[in-house]
Amino acid sequence: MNLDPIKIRQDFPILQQKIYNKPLIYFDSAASSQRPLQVQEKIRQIDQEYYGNIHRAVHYMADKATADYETTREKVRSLINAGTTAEIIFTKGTTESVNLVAWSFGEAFISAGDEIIVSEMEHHSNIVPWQLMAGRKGAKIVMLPFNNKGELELDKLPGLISEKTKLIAVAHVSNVLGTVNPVAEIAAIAHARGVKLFVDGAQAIQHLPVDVQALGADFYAFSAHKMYGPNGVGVLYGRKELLEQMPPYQGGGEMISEVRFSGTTFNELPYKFEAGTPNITGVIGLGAAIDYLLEAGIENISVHEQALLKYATEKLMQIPGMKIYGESKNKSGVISFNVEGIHSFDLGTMLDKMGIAVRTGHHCADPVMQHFGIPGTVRMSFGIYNTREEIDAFLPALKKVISLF
Ligand code: 7TS
Repeated sequence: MNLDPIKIRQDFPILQQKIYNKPLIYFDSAASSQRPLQVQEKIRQIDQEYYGNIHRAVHYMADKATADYETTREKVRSLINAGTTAEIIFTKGTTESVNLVAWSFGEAFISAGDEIIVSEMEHHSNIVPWQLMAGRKGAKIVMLPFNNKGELELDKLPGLISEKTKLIAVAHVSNVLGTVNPVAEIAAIAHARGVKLFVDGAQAIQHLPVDVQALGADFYAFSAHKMYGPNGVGVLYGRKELLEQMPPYQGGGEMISEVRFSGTTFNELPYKFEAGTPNITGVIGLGAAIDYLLEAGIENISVHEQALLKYATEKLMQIPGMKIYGESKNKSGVISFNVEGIHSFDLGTMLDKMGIAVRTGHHCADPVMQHFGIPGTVRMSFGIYNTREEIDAFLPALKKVISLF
């Protein structure tokens, strides 16, 4: 079954508007995707029919909210093929998931002199929390580089691992280069040396099938707002055996078993890591977003976006002065580029005036910019609702902007 973008687009009224009197072309789903009516309807239902706090009340609405919240945990488990719902922790998003692991794994397993390997293509969210932890613990960050095509230099990885290495942190898909990293291969190298693997799946979960067990990820993180769900909610998957050994990240309600002034015992997984009232509406909205993804079919989404990527790349390469960053064979629907002599910000600003939403700048991945010696790029990123016709409209707009400089 093929994806029908015409039908899909009916679920996204926000895309049917004009911006500056031009039909909106939304090529910024890597920053945040739009939400379909089905997700909006679920949130409306909660707000109008059964909002209540979860896990604590005896009344109907709170019970129903609790059931939906926990059903979503099962939906996430099934989506990523985790072994048990005890391994699914709801967070604010990818960034909080990384911070949780960096802090708590750090407390449990990192001593002075230990090393963490972080790839050169990471989003700041998968660099800075490790640096903070390393600073606290007296550990060291070691960089795994990528080549000029935007592929990790995996042949260098075994040499970077020492007896002090405790963890490797890597993106499943790069938000700038689009590279789909060979996570299973990295996991095999890591595990053969007793090293754990943290995978940032923020740019993967909405584009390709993810099986955390097949990938060999010890931890896997993603955000709902990049997968057609609400903002302010995300997921951390962690292997139970590791999570059990890690201390709670925050203290408060729901994460305790018993509290005495002489000492507190903690709740079982996953509640040990969910202190306080969580984003109830957001989590249930994420459940609706997962239903939406599964209904469309993740394989179908992948095929659709790959076709857009190929088509747009071929057309862009015909433009004089065009430089595309990220030429991996295995790439997701993200194209970062610059046009010779024009600043990315100027290009983005002019495109906006033509109704086209792209992102410009360093994309919170400064080391990638430093690798290429550039201040930024223009990035177009595709989602389930983008079409070949939008690319056909984008190209003359881009050419027009270029001609103005
Ligand atoms: N990791 C990757 C690979 C990302 O692309 C992003 C956000 C994050 C982590 C952080 O996610 P958050 O939901 O916690 O904010 N990336 C982008 C982007 O590319 N443009 O805007 C945000």
